[in-house]
Amino acid sequence: MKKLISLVLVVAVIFSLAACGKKDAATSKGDGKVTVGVVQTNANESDWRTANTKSFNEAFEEAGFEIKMVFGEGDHAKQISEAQQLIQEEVDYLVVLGIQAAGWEDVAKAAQEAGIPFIMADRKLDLDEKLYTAMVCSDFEAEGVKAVEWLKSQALSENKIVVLGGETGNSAQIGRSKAMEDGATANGWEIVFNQNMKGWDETLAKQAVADLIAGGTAFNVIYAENDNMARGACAAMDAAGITYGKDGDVKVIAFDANQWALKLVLEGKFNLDVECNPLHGPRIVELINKLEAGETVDQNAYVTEDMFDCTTITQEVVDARSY
Ligand code: GYE
Repeated sequence: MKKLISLVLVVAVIFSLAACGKKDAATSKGDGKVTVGVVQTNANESDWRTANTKSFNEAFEEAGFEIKMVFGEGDHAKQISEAQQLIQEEVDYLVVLGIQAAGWEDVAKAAQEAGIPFIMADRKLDLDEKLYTAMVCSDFEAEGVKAVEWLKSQALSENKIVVLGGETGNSAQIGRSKAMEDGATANGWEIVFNQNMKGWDETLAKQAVADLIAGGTAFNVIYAENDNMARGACAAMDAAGITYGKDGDVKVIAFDANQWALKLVLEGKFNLDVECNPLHGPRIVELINKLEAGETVDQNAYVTEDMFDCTTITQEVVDARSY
């Protein structure tokens, strides 16, 4: 009888260790589902953001992850408090897309102390490499440099540039603005307007360009830090009878390369659209699956991105776009 009891005990210990091992490997809660906290910027920020949020939701559902997505809605402090709340809820992974690049150290340290891998997506944050597990972001300054090199290749007789910056203080706005500011200095170009819009939408951009036109500011280049703002600028130029695009007086440069924007490139309304790919969902799923399997991952991964010129784009390229 004693032998039977000890055998049962041994078997019980083996199963509990196995379960513990599975639980440790899969999730801290042992429900078998990986739970991912996603600290998103703003729900209705831009078409890019809509595609980005959709990508997370679809990819996580397909992967069987539970997603807990929160939105900062333009408020950095709100993002911070929501991130801290997700840590309290003991998510298995924390994915952050910062409205601001700075100010994330305390959250990253809290996640580290809680044993929760901190992952940056979309926008790199100002964090020491010791404070985050991985980053899947775009190199926004490199995107801007592509646009600057393209503009240089146009060899215009003059370059009077309107810079429509995105929401202030995130790596997307900082990188793209820096590229143009440095490019203008290096090439002797004149930036006649350089303001960050309060968001990334076309209404503010349209108003800013309309005000410039009404005030008599001469310009021949629009450098809009996303597609929506570029479309807003075009609406203002339409209203004033100013020609733009392939055969117009004003060159239009945009970022993101949403499919609707690439249709405008094909129509010759946007001269250039620099891709910024929002489909981070599958990339983060792949990263988390590797971490779950105990594999090593690249700490800093930049998304490979293209750019589209109205003189070379084709209908096939536009049709093939997935966002
Ligand atoms: O360019 C803009 C979005 O962070 C790269 O945010 C992203 C930017 C993108 O709202 O459309």
